[in-house]
Amino acid sequence: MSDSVSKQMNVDTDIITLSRFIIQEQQKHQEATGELSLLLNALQFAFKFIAHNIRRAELINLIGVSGTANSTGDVQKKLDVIGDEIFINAMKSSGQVKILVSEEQEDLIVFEGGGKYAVCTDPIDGSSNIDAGVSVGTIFGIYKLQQDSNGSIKDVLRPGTEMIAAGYTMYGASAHLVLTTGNGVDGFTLDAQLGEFILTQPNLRIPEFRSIYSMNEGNSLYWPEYVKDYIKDLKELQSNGKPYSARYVGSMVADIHRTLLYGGIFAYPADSKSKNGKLRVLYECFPMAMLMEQAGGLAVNDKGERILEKVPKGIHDKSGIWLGSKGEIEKFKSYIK
Ligand code: P6P
Repeated sequence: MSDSVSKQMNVDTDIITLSRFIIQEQQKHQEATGELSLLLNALQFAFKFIAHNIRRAELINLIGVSGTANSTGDVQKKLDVIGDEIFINAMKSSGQVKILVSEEQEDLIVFEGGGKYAVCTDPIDGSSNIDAGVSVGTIFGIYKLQQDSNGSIKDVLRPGTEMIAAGYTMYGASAHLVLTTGNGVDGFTLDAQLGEFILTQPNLRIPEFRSIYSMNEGNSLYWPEYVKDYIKDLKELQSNGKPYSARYVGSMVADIHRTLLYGGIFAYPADSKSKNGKLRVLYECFPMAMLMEQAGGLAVNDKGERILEKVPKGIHDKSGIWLGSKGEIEKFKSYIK
């Protein structure tokens, strides 16, 4: 199609699909075997299938409780169960995954075969909001098995700095995939008719400052004093003559997506009620921390330590977490005694 005709018809005849992006990324690495590309494409299918089921949820009455409870005792929603099964089957059939850690599975799953990767996931994060139509999402982080490993829990009880890829897919009006393989962050939007994720937000960078804070203030009774002091000060008039804005969805993927695009700070601190916090290290904190750092932001624990350098002791370990704009995290750290 000649340039002028395609321009007249406003048709982009050279769109970059996720599949094409994955191949292009692979070609940047001479030593690449294509195994990670196969894994990323299996992930892509899982996101498309989960998105399809969420879109149909209201129609075929998947909304509501499945009647079973997951390993950590949460009452499972029907979509939780389906999302977990879709994810397990996609990883197993890819032939590239040896170890799978899922929020919905008490123990890690070891697949038969010679897969070289360990995947950590929350298949449907934020599912308590599903009935209200609030965006939920799949969060994932990927480790390459350690040298000479045949696949064990030791391949995932590692610092987040050893993750080689991470991201999330947020299921809203359309599905948005945000991905890093260690060379920056890129955003893709699912064109459901085409059945392809399209590169729509290349090289995402988080603004260095933004007067938005995102945390559940219903827990403020339990917060340590320095956290209360920090939030109190955000509510005072700042140098721009305005206090900070509060934005909180209660679905991590939605809150992180906004923070990544607009800037600000998201936090779920450990407190006297939750002790170690609520969010899980391997499949919530680490993947979102990797994305934030790759986009120019920061991610720390309640002591202000870089959270990716921590090593979980168990696959469902939790941690307090603060992440977002570099300037906002540095400001928070100045309140830590
Ligand atoms: P709270 C959802 O249940 C979740 O795991 C995250 O997606 C979200 O950030 C957090 O918990 C919300 O927790 O206590 O504010 O409802």
